Amino acid sequence: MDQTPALPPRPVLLTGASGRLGAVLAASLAEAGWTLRLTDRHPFPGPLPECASFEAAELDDRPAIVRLAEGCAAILHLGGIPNDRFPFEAIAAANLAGAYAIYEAARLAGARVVFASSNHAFGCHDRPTRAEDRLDATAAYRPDGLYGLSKLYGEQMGRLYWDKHGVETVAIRIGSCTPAPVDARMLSTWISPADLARLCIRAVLAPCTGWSVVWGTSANPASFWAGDDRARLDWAPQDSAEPWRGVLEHRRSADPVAERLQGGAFASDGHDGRLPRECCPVPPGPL
Ligand code: 15L
Repeated sequence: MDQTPALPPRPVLLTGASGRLGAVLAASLAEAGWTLRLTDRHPFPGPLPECASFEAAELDDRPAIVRLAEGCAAILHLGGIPNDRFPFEAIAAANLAGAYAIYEAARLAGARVVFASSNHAFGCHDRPTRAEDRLDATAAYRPDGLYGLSKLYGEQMGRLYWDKHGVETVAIRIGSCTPAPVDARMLSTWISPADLARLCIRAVLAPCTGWSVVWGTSANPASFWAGDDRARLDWAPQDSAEPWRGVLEHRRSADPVAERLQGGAFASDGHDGRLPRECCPVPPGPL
């Protein structure tokens, strides 16, 4: 029999609560009866869900994040800069210093972190053409930009805090979370908002996670990824992008780099266009 409690024992802090995913997740968790502390640098869009409070804070304001996390069972960390359209300094403040603030807050509160990582920590991998080439949980990081790089930093901050301080992490390598898939790439990367909400719920409620990683996709037969720690969470996706195949399989860009690499447009942005990447020939003569 499943002994897992249906509610977290203490409030849950949700960062990035005013963002596209944060607001949807706040609504789903409130509907499940959770007590939430919401935070974001921007005001919450619309009325606050029941049993939720909101306080504006910058992610790199460590005292504020520590105070917000006090007494929480978990931190659902969705906050941060979500792409490379911002300067390095902004990404460093929100995503690097921000991750440090989150993990210090988690350590002090004895809270688990559910970290919204991203497929863009792996976006420079080629898209697999055979099932056996799909990436598993042990795949090497190959970020496709500074944003993707900041996500692997966050994952490894979690690794550090588990190894040194026993702070648990579930890193969710989110693919593309939109109401419905919109192009051929998303036949592989899409996760429905409902699957993501169920995954976050399991990530908070699972009795024991240690440092776990889960590919955040629905049950897409064309997924780029297979093999992760989802069994520890007792989670399996219920939705799939496959029903959209007929309308989406030809919806591709004319950009060969975006079509070759997993990260799509993120990976081709600023790319020099030379693929496959090859080493220089060894120059003749003595070194
Ligand atoms: C992400 O990590 C982005 O935040 C989101 O805007 C999407 O572009 C998504 O990845 C994706 O790869 O589709």
